Amino acid sequence: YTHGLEAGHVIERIEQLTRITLNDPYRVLIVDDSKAQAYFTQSTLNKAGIITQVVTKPLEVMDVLEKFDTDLIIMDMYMPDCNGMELSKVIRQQEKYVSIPIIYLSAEGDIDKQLVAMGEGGDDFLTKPIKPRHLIMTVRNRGERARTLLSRMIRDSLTGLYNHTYTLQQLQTEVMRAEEYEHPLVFAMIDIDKFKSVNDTYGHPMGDRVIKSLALFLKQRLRKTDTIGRYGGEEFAIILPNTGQQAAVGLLDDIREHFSQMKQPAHPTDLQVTFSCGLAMFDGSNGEQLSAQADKALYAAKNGGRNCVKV
Ligand code: GH3
Ligand code: MG
Ligand code: MG
Ligand code: MG
Repeated sequence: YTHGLEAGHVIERIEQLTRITLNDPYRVLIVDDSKAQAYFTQSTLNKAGIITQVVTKPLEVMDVLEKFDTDLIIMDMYMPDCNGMELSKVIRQQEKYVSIPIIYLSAEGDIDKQLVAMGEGGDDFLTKPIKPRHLIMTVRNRGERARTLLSRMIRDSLTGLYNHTYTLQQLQTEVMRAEEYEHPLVFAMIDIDKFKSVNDTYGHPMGDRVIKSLALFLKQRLRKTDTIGRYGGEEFAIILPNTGQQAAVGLLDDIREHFSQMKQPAHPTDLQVTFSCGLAMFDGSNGEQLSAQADKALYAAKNGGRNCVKV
């Protein structure tokens, strides 16, 4: 059984997978009470391959932000109900939206008013009418920097997986979603077995390579909507939304089995590595209780002889 996971290949693939998110088209939320203005901005950006979502009712922005994965916001200044500055302030109050660039696009030519607007969480002020090239360049520049920074904040540099902090944050989000939509949810923890001896026998760089190869394998086997995090050194956490306990056990046990059979290229002989996994099913508990439960199950898997999945 071969997974095509040669040493260099693993590293290359991880770099590739990390880069894909950086190269995905930018996603821009356009907030403007004037439909004509909004659609003009939209068509300019769409022609440049940028994905857009228009909101003409400012009070709907927070709802749309929840659903539309936004890289950048283009914000009108003057709107009924709620102006651009007030709206920016509200958006910035949410931790998860702190790093989204907000670019004002308005006919307001008074520099004092522009500066006040930027003081309320705006990053830039563009005036209408704007040349399409100028708008596109601004979106690309701001979008790229924001994405790179965000990716460094939430990802683990060795594997490209989400880091501990982000994984826990995502668990809170998924718990809320599961509650709201009454979906099942599973949280799983994985820990490589006897990893110390891998390091001791084959060296630390080989240990790192095993961690990367498991990270890659998990990425290949799980869905895009699942969250995979590097929880600690040789520990991983997985959030499986909309997945029942039986399906999760079946899937994780299959992954465990296949991983345990993979040959990790090493000198003088190839090596085989196993992991243990503990999982917990969401039952109205909070994220902390869920992760404590998964941790307990992992402990049971270790005590039960390792290389197994326990609930
Ligand atoms: P167990 O089956 O009980 O989990 O045994 P173990 O040896 O895996 O247990 P333990 O958690 O005590 O050891 C984990 C080791 O993983 C200790 C540490 O040296 C190593 N380690 C942690 N992070 C890294 C890393 O980033 N790279 C490498 N190569 N090793 C790491
Ligand atoms: Mg307006
Ligand atoms: Mg450990
Ligand atoms: Mg271990």
